[in-house]
Amino acid sequence: MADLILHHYPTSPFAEKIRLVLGYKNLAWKSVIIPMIMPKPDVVALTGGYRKTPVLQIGADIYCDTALICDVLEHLQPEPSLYPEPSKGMGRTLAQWADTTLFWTAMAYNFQPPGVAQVFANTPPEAAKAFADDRQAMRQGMPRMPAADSAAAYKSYLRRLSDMLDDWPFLLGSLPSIADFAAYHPLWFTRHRVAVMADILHATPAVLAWMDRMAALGHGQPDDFSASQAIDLCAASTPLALAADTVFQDEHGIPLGSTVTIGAETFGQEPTEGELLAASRTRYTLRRQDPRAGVVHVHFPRIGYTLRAVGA
Ligand SMILES: N[C@@H](CCC(=O)N[C@@H](CS)C(=O)NCC(=O)O)C(=O)O
Repeated sequence: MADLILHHYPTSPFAEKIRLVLGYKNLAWKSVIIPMIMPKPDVVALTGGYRKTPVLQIGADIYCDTALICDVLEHLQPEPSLYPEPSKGMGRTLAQWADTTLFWTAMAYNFQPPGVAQVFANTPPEAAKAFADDRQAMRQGMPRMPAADSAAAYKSYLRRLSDMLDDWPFLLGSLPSIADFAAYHPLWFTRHRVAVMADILHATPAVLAWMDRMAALGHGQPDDFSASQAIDLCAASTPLALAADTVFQDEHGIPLGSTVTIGAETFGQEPTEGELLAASRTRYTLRRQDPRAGVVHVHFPRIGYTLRAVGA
């Protein structure tokens, strides 16, 4: 298997989702630690604009968004599966809820004053301000949930998760599925990054026991790698050929070969510009040339991302 290179930082919840998937699939991977805030010149050399965390690199192919990264890892290492039957559709749907509604509710709860004080306890005030300004800019007007509302909603969501664990060790059955990895990471942040806020988890001991089972999956075998090594490896690699049977699913009236941008629908919409190489049922592929990284194929999921023709 080609080297899997994860660009991430230790405190990122979405990165923890992927680190645990790598553990569940018992994979070896290279770990590149990236900055938590902009500027991220080494990340952008690879992605062309996308700045969110994490990003998976395989040679000169860059995969953005954890939903897509999970699909790629499943393809490379099908067992154990993230999408066990018969609850595959339910798993993906529950994961989408967890990565959005549950995540934002947990973050509104986590980042109340005691949580913020804990996260930035050993950080100079300028760094805390730079983080707050960076995330504020990423929101671009996205509404912020009031703390009291988030506490009540978070408690309800934890009870729902607990109900799902009445008869099974994992949310949808006897084995973990994509739903478990997606629901785990916002709670992991509460438990480990803002422990001062973690009392909320104690009303649902079944959730805590499930979190212990998830943590026991581990992180696979990470190996340190530097950003410049990753960029050099990209420059020395050729992007993978697209599958010959990739069907062009055109819903925008934008022909393949057009110069386009792709950006997230919400939060961190920095677009990537390139040539539209493929638009399959589930993902987009852009080709771009970078002075440092060479020719790169950047892949995005269709769900949650907006495709636009440049100059249209
Ligand atoms: N839908 C994205 C969400 C990723 C995301 O929001 N990650 C957070 C970190 S957990 C982020 O990018 N924060 C800003 C940053 O790291 O620059 C995914 O599934 O990968």
